[in-house]
Amino acid sequence: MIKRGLFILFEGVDRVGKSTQVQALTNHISNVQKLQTKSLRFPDRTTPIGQIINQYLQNATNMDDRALHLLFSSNRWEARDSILELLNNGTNIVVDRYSYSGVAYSAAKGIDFDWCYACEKGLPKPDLIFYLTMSSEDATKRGEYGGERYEKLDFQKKIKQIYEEKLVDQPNSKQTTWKIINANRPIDEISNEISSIFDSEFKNIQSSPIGKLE
Ligand code: 2DT
Ligand code: MG
Repeated sequence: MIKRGLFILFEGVDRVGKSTQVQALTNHISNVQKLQTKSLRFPDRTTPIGQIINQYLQNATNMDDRALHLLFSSNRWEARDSILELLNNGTNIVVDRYSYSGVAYSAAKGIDFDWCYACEKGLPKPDLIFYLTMSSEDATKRGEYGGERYEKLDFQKKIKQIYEEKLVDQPNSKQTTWKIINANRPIDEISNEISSIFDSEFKNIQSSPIGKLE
């Protein structure tokens, strides 16, 4: 019988190195563990919904904050079947941002937290979440923000606060395992820590069913 794939998620504010670590863990799972692996990212800007989101992020259009929130959520719902198919066929997925980004960025704008979370309920649940964190000042120093809509120090601080006070390891993030990773270190040191966490946990996780966000 094929063992199911794992749903591994990376979360955190902008500029903490999520994309680099997604790539590193994806390489580790396929080259060292020799397991089927695919990386995904949200928003998925390639779909029609993703293109609307992309235009907003690039400041080409404006939109009501709640309408935008629902589009980000829809962009995950439209990926639900393919995520489940990959996992059930034994492919591990390593994902750059998901529902927690959705909640953190929208709640940081002042939208009610529970309202933000409600439309995520029922989506496939990540098995393991790596939350990358460092001070907002250090993240800003890592290079110029690219000029996308949310890349401003004050707003980044608010998002970090929502993650750390309301999402990471909180009861409303429902029994998913969060691993808090100090991201202000050399890339290899971080990726070695993450790979060894994966190696020590993946067999256990494989034998449990795929969950749903609740
Ligand atoms: P990247 O910088 O990772 O490309 O993300 N965002 C993301 C939301 O506001 N809601 C969501 O549901 C998701 C997945 C985070 C682009 C920006 O989009 C934000 C940064
Ligand atoms: Mg960004």
